[in-house]
Amino acid sequence: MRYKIYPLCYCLLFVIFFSCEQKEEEVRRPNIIFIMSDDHAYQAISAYDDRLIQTPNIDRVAKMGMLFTNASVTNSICAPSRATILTGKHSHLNGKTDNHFPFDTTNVTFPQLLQEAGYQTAMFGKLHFGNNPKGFDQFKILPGQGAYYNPTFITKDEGTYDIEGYVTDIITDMTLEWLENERKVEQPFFLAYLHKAPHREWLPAERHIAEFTQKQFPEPATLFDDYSGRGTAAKEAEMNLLHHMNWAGDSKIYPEVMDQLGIPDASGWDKGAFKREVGRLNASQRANWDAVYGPLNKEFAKSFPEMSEEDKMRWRYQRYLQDYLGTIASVDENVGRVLDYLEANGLMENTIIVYTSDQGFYLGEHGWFDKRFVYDESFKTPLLVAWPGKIKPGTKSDELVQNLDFAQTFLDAAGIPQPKDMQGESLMPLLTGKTDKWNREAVYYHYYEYPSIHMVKRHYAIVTKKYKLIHFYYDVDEWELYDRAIDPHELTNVYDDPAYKEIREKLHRDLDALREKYGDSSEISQNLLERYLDGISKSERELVRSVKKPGN
Ligand code: SGN
Ligand code: CA
Repeated sequence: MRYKIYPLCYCLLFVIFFSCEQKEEEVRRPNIIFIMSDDHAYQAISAYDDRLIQTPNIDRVAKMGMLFTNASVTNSICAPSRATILTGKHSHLNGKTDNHFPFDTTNVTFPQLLQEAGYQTAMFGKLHFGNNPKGFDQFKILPGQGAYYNPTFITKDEGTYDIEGYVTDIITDMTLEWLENERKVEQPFFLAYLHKAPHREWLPAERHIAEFTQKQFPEPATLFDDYSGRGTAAKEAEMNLLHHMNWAGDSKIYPEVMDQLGIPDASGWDKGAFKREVGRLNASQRANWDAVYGPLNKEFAKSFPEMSEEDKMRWRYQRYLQDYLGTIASVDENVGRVLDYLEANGLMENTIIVYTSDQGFYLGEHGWFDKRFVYDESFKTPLLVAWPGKIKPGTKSDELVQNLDFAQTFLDAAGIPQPKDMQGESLMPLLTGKTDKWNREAVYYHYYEYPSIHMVKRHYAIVTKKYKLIHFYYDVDEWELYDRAIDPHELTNVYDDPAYKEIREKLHRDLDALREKYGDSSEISQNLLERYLDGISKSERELVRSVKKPGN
């Protein structure tokens, strides 16, 4: 009898030991806070560049951890970037090539895998998918682009409702409320904290408008770019501050002041955009708004008749940055609230904190606003990652990392197997100083949304630390090559320069290999194009008809 008990005891001991091991594992799995804003240019984060604005709270993430100076996106536009982040796949495979069609929810996303593996998951803020997120225990999201003032939220359990206040503050209140009241201490968590700001039409919070409308900002070297030295894509894009920005919707000139000055509603939706956004303010918000923008409009009306085209460009640049950066002031304050909460509640030690944007943005470089191009300001995106105890504080990496890598990074950090069909790479070696395990030399880019708003032509590209080779297609067939080291503003296309013959040929071979590696091809592009043309709205189809393809 004594002998028979022994095996049972061993078994029990083994079970106890094993479950302790599991508990230990459970304790060690990190929490993940993924902070992403919408259209936040790295030029507007002081950890990258302090000429435009101070962002002391966002900078705290870099101080605690790592600043990536060469982080980029695979497709510089909102919903496609988010789809790439969640699926770890390029647009042509996850199907979300542009902002038009809802995200295909049959895709497997990393939050689903985290949830299945025992993570508690929550999302607050802007998703922009046309459907609700899968794999989240809790969510409160903005419909579509969402609104700055008194926004509507779609919630998991409480239906859809409006909340009075400023969007950046509200998204943060929801996030903090969840951390305080819904977070389960026994589970690790994944929290997506997603700002609408600083997306167009750039409405700052009441507390920031007076301060920011007084500021003047340094102009970028290429504000008056004439687009010579490049192909037709840069010339034909409709993102110029002087020619394509809305006067009312963007520059906050009252529609009646436009009428008084004889400024036409050139886009056809300029005044409508103002009414849609500023029209949401309640009486007291509107009074505070008018107290600042009223005098600004009066002053503008007085000086407008005397202004040259150059004066107008300069004025529009300042007006643009005042509002754009004003919205970032609230993002920074609110990121500070979340970091303070983590500190005060002992959550810093075992939490990965990421700050990023869905892409970069033009702040007057090349005379532009918006994004979409593979040129640096929209291709690159801010990326700051903290993980106290794991990432050495105050470090920098200039490796070519992409939004494609987040899914595998988080799964890796959580000890969950990475699905074979994900196309990124875990950033863990870079974060933990094992840089010899990282050997990526080039990244792939593909933009699709054309013909459409801003008229940036379809293009794909290979980018290395030194060069960028781009192919624009659909209604053109043009190649561009930039030498990033000697031409950081990307003003001179050296594709036909004989001095670059060998480099060009090598880049062509590498681009073909990358397209093969990621499973992209002209045939896939053609199928995606047909789907796009089938699915777009009537007005967009008119736009498509007006774009002449070669031979048409
Ligand atoms: C809106 C904006 C555009 C912007 C797209 C896509 N116009 O249409 O300027 O490029 O969204 O932005 S707006 O005046 O209506 O805001 S994205 O971030 O969603 O991709
Ligand atoms: Ca965006």
